[in-house]
Amino acid sequence: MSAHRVLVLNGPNLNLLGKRQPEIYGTETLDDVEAECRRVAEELGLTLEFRQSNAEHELIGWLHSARETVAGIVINPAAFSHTSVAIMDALAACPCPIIEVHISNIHRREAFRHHSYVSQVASGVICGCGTQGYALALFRLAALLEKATP
Ligand code: CA2
Repeated sequence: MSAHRVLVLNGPNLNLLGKRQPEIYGTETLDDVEAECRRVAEELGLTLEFRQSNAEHELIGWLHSARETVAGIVINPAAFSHTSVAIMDALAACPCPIIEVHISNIHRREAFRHHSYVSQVASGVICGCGTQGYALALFRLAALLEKATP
């Protein structure tokens, strides 16, 4: 396991970012988000793995691999936040810090978005900060990892 390796994981439909509903999610695409994450990660001395899937089993498979390989996880589980005990359990099996990100403020939206299973196992949650939330999450992870390294 590398002390500086971080996984940024994105759930279903986030591949459509910037292409629909800009009033909620903004105009940046997921490629733009990845580029910004890579820029920030380099500044922070982190090595980045950036992934997106629409399939729950694929996200879970990546989390299982991450258990042994990464020092921290940033996850936007998208709609699975509100439905998936399986993703919560996979995250609970990861020994590293986890920061949950939502681009929109889920608490200002429909009631079904107010609860996230993932928040139960996250070290921190960032929501409503737009796509900037990903960079904020990387800053937080870097601080947590620095504290943990003697
Ligand atoms: O605000 C967030 O980041 C969410 O995780 C986004 C999810 C939503 O289900 C969560 O409640 C909050 C939706 C991701 C889908 O993103 C789209 C982007 C553009 C067009 C259509 C969907």
